[in-house]
Amino acid sequence: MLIGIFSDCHCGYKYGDERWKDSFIALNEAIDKTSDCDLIIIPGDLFDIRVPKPEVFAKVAKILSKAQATPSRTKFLEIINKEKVEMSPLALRGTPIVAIHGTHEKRSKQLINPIQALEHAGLLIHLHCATAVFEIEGKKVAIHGMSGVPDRYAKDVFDQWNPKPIPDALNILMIHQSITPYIYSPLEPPSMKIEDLPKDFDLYILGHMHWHETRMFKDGQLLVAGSTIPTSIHRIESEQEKCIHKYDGKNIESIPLKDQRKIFWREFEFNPNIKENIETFITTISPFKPKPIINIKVKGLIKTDQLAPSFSNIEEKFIDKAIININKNLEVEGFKEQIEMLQLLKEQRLPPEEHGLKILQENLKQANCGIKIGEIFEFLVDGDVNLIFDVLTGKQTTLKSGLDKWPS
Ligand SMILES: [Mn+2]
Repeated sequence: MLIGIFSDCHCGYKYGDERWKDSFIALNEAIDKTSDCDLIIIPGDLFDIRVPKPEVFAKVAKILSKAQATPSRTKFLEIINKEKVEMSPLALRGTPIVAIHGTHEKRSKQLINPIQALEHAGLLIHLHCATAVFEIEGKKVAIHGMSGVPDRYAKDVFDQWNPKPIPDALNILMIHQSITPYIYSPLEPPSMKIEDLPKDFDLYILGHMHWHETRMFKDGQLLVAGSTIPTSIHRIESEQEKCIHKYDGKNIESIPLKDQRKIFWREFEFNPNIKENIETFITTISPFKPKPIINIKVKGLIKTDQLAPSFSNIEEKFIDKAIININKNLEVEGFKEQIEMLQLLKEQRLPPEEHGLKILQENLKQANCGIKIGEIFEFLVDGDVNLIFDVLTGKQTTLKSGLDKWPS
């Protein structure tokens, strides 16, 4: 038997940008590379946002439907802890896909998230604290999945679910959380620890982290599945090839995706010749097709009376050669933390509910803007992170809405 696993495809990432096709190219390659598998598992963040555009949804649906055209010998046996009527029998055509939703797809309980929408369309089986059992070559295979929940509740939700391996089956457990020591973002202190996971599962799969890793764990194996496209400027994204994984019930084989952009990463200390240094570095990189991504981090301290340098002309100058991201990690006394926090919020577009009032409170304390936290919270819940970001960074001085009192 062969089980295909890939995660964090973030379909729709950078939609409208030069890189808009990358997420779909990667998903398409992942589906093609798993066409010899009996079952496909997706541990979360198939989409980049909770409410993807119909254009994005349609592309994903079309690519996933290829798995249904692939003949398979997999038999569906039962679903545990989920009403069978919630499942579409259409999802059992061809190679079944079993998925959980991730942090980027989470919506409140009464709303349908995009993974559930795909389930309604008969394209996959969605799990949340539930188990789908199949038979492949006469062997039972049980997939136990818990979808992404706010990290502070993860342990309670998991403990309440209390998944148990099914006797005589190959048992696979998947979650999409930060779980110590696997922490994706400092914004999400985990409530779960890896050693708290119950024993006697054959394979433990973690979605959410964008790097990949395989190791022995509790008499079974642990797979940190990693993403299929790079979404951050962190160094780790340039050091590993993006992969899909195949599990034969004993071993995991990680297979690199070939249609991906090359990534380069370099850190510079801020200095008077910083622009020349960066340009020289970019010049040493030979041309690639498709255009590579060059991520540059500039570190250092800027005094309050100094002007922060602008690197936009470098990005412009090499526009035919590469997609250049320059991250100015420059400290301008006292202003750094709240910007970083908002930058993270902005980049990740996580549901703001998850970060909650506590983080807001901290941000607003540092920004010293005096506005009521509840008001800011409402804007963030509406998804208007950009507006709040602009206001707190001084780009915009008033809130567009009816809030008339804004401290200058
Ligand atoms: Mn992700």
